[in-house]
Amino acid sequence: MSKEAYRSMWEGLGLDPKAHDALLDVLGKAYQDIYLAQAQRPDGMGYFDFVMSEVHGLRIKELMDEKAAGKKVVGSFCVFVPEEIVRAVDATLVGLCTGADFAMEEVEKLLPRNTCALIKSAFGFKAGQVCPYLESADMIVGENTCDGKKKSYEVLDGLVPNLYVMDLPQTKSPEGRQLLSAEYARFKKAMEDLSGVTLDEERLRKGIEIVNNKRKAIHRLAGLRKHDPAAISGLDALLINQVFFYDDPVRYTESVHKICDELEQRNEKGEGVFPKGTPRILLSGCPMAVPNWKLPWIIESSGAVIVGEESCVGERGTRNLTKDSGDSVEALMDALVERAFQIDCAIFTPNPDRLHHIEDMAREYKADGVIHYGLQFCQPYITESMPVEKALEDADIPTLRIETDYSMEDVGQLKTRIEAFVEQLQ
Ligand code: BJ8
Repeated sequence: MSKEAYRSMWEGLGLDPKAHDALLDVLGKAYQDIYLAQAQRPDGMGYFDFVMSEVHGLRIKELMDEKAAGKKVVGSFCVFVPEEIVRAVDATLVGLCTGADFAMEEVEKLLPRNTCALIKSAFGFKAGQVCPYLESADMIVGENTCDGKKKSYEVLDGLVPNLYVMDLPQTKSPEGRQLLSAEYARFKKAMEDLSGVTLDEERLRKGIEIVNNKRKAIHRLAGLRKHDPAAISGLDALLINQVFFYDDPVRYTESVHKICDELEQRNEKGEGVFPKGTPRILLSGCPMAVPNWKLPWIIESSGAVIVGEESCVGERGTRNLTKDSGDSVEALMDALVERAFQIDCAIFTPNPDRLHHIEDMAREYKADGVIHYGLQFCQPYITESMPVEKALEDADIPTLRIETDYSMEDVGQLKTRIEAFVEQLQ
């Protein structure tokens, strides 16, 4: 990506040129060292490399063109924000950058130091004026999930022009479902007001179809990762899951199917990126947004391969499809609620489904072990990591609990622990 070609667009969005250049340089270098240095990558990754090389360039230009044509851009931090509704009013939903530390000094003037890195990252990208997605969004949707997020939105409200906060249930009770249903109805109205488009059955059905197709493509990719030897690295599969939140959905779906065709052939021929018998890891826990690649990179450079992600940037976020059999807007809205209500985020109490899903995934993907990833100061996932470890060990599935953040300070220590864990699996 030539920076000069997009300079005026970035300035128009109010980005800080120096800080933004510095971010792109760090990102480019990390991508080179972590992604492009991998051996035997499928050719289909070329598309995703291109997307990443243009993640602040061409994709932003596309969004700006959509805006010039009167369409809206909506930013979100959580898989509970229903993309189907956003699509149905011809708007675009983008996931906001939460995967790297930036402008931490500024952030710690706004939020307590012991806030998780994911939340701090969102604030850092805003405080540093380096995220073109955040700056191009006509509306930013926050959600009352964990305490850290919900309190931080009170602060974010003073920093961005159009913050919308969605309330979310904390229990899987009939009352919780009712709350989600009412909040999705309120969100539908907010999207109609923002876009000037009235949502009807046909539009909503189309929105559901587009997003379901993305999920089906991801399901196909996940299925192909069950094979030994692994035809794709966990790092590359994670990247595909991360791009899910940024790219044009139809083009994305086609590109995932294209790489799946190639992986199918690799599986038929028994070709892998790692030798057959390489220890297989299921990663479980907090979501990993771009460019949070630290832990997968350590795992895969320690002699193991990641074969699945029990995460919102992974199977937790895409597990179920929305039923499109309803014959009215109300019935389709109900189907959206039904699907989302099954997401087993650790903010729910109690949350037994997640435990079962982790065990099921470990078996399905033939994982030799599970690495549970908790971000420091993330109460919901770190608290759940303990019963998860116990349940998995009771089921004879070796488990390693990791607590970390986005800094590189603990890389050496993590590598030592992970290498020892992988050795135990061999
Ligand atoms: S549905 S996982 S995307 S809330 S890491 S900010 S939980 S303290 S991200 Fe999430 Fe929606 Fe749930 Fe998924 Fe809080 Fe933990 Fe930080 Fe977290």
